[in-house]
Amino acid sequence: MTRTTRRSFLGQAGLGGLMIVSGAGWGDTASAQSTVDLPLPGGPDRRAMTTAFPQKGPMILQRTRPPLLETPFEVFDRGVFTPNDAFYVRWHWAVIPTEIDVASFRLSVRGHVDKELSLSLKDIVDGLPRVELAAVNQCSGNSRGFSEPRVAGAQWANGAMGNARWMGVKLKDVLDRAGVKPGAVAVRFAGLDEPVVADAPKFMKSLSLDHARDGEVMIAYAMNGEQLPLLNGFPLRLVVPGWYSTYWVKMLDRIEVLATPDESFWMKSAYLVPDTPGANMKPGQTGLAMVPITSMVPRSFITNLKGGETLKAGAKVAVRGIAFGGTTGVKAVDLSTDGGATWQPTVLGKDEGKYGFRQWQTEVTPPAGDLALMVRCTNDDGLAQPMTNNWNGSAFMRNGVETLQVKVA
Ligand SMILES: Nc1nc2c(c(=O)[nH]1)N[C@H]1C(S)=C(S)[C@@H](COP(=O)(O)O)O[C@H]1N2
Ligand SMILES: [Mo]
Repeated sequence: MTRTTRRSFLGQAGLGGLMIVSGAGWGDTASAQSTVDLPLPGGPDRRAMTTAFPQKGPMILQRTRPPLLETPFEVFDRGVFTPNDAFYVRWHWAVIPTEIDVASFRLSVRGHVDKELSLSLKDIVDGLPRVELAAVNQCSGNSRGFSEPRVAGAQWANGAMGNARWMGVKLKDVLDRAGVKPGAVAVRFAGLDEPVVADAPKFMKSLSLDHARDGEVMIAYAMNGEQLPLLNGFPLRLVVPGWYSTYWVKMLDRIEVLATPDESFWMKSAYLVPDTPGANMKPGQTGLAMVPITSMVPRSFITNLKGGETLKAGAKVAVRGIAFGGTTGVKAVDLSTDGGATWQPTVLGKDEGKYGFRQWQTEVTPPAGDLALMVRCTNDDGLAQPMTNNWNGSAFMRNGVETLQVKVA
């Protein structure tokens, strides 16, 4: 059961009240739900659907504790923004507060600063200029379940991503208020979640000082015009436009300015990729330099057709979907029906900002037979999705051209 109480906190911002969610025991009834087809090369072919998590509608259950919930793919066909109640969820550690007291919550700013800060939500919402930005939040391991050979980690299909309009304040404004001392090099972020065992490394991520002060990195208190769902980081989360979501620290309550590079576990030993184009390597290849994962690469998906479905021969059929450019906007989305020999341009939907999803659509009139539809995004930097999928030991940054197989009869 979910108990909610409201306090008018963001009232002034026209956002309604901040909520305290009691999610104690969430997910406990997860096994009693329906299932969804989600065939992955190494199995399984089906997954449980769950409605047992607070502020979430039907989600694909990848794991209960800590919660890993995947967005059902058809959600991406409904609009360019991913609804909060369908937005995917990923946590590393299972000790996650189920209640946040909005009155006593504080965000601390410490370390290599002139003045330490302890900011209330009111200080942040009412005291600093508000900014808004559409951006894709994508897990580094989105689509890992399609990796061949298979690698360890959450076996996501393509639903560990979402696009939202984020609202909050600039991280730069908060850092300026504290006054960064000369000699600072990085800024580290952590939230209210804790490891289950005491000596496990608390989840923390950092950005270079220049990145942290670029004026785009945001401390968000709302997504899609509502407060953040608890599981997506209520009451505050970092938004790092164009970068993988591992940096988008949720339930953010501490910021630490560092005078030396961050050598803690989650920067030094986790979320590393081979330092090669597209983070691509051969299975078993050794001797590659490993570097922290950073920015996203372009991707595109067909959202209105399902693999294996049958289309009518000789009839016009609409094909549409979503794309994103990574660190820059979508220049073009092209479709191929001949294995990539030729490409037809598609029509792009409204530009909601370079970091967000962009809808695209076109039509095909296929002859009878088997049809492979391939879709390829090229971003504003001219970077296109590769024809074959990149591979690495964590299946991070997968972004090859997607192929959807359908029948035409
Ligand atoms: N505090 C905290 N923030 C976190 C994480 C976490 O475990 N703890 N996981 C990160 C990772 S790896 C991902 S993919 C995103 C998921 O964001 P979402 O649950 O809002 O979709 O949160 C990021 N922020
Ligand atoms: Mo992630």
